[in-house]
Amino acid sequence: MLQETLAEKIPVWQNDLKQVLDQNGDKVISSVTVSQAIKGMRGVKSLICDTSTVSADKGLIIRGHSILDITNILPEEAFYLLLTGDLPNKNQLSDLQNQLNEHRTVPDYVWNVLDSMPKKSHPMTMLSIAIQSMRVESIFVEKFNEGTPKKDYWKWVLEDGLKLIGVLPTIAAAIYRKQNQLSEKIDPDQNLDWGGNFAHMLGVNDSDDFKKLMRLYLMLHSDHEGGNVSAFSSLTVASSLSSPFLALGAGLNGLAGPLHGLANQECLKFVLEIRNHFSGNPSKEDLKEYCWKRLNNGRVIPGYGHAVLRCPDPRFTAFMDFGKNHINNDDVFDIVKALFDVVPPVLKEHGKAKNPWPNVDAASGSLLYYYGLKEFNYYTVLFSLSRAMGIISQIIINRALRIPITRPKSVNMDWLKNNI
Ligand code: CMX
Repeated sequence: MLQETLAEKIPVWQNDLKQVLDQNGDKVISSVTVSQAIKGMRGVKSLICDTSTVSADKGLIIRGHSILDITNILPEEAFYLLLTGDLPNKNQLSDLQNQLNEHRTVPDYVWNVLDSMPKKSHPMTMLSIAIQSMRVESIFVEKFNEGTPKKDYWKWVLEDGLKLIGVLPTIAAAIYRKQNQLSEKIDPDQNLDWGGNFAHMLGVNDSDDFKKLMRLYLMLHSDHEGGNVSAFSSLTVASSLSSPFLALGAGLNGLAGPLHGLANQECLKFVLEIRNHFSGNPSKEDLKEYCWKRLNNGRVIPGYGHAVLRCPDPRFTAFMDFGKNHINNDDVFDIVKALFDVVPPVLKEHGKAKNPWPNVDAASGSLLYYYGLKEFNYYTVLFSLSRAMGIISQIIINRALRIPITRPKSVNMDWLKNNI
């Protein structure tokens, strides 16, 4: 059903793209300063991405829906929305869930790969290696080797994408249990949705509220347009027609960096350090002094600032709302709330960060911690599960639109000195 829906929509998208290229192909949409070329291409418009947009003052908008308006949808509904542009109806949703369920089982060699890794491997390393080891499952690679025509690439990438999204929760939950020396893996529950089932397989907390939190978490992180490190890395690798398994692995390796997805682990670490330092919840004055000390030592305040946003991240707001509705008298969450009052004025006075407001990572860890998911070096794996949906959607769309291999031009320092 998803396949048929896309087969109807893709010719329309291809036609739109052709028209834009015919009519406006030569128009300039961005220019690049020397500073932008040196400093991470910030703000240079040089990619297209239809799954979502991020505006500086409103944050994430998925296919026209502001993220705060769709906090009630399931992660797999978000995937359908990202990929097709529409929310699924009941039948479309259950068809997608059935397709994902078909791929829940992990091949045995993946367990062998994970078992052979050093015990102190980071969970993100384990996840990335596990996924990449599954390249042998790639239908896209198989069809490509058989000479499938370009017009069909997207179909096989979609099949790989569904396999990946279907299998990820089982792998991710097993990594959690293995790393924490918990007993056997927990089998999937066929009656649960994608996010609820993942929460169940973690075996941390059996409450409905924890499942609710996990669905929210997995929905909120699903996409953030095309230029962030993880999406851009995956899209670049996929543009060489590398297998979706390797392309997603590349993006997740980028997500594992402390300025990107790993920031959520840094964030909770920061909050716990505060709690330990003050043996509880400090006063706002003490908190302010603590933040200044950290900044004066040349360290960032985790969970604050953003490359694009210039407002409190609405995903932060969604997590805060969840916390306020479900958590009372908890030191960790109380510190997170107090930081929201203290940090923005401090960062404004400090004068460096262009955005003094909290990003998505500022609150999420405290909620997971509350429900017993306390191993914060695991948090980026949750982010990965969710972001895989956006990345895979973008890869499928790029193949459907026949976006060619990525190849921007680099220049050397002499060129910069002598040609401007
Ligand atoms: N605390 C202290 N200093 C900060 C800061 C923060 N939270 N955020 C930005 N700054 C500093 C930068 O380090 C930079 O300093 P230098 O000029 O000395 O290098 C300066 O302010 C300007 O940075 P910017 O243009 O505002 O921000 P960038 O686009 O370069 O970086 C980000 C964005 C997210 C990496 C940065 O704000 C940061 O390091 N934040 C803390 C880590 C974090 O929360 N990351 C999660 C981001 C969410 C995600 O993408 O996953």
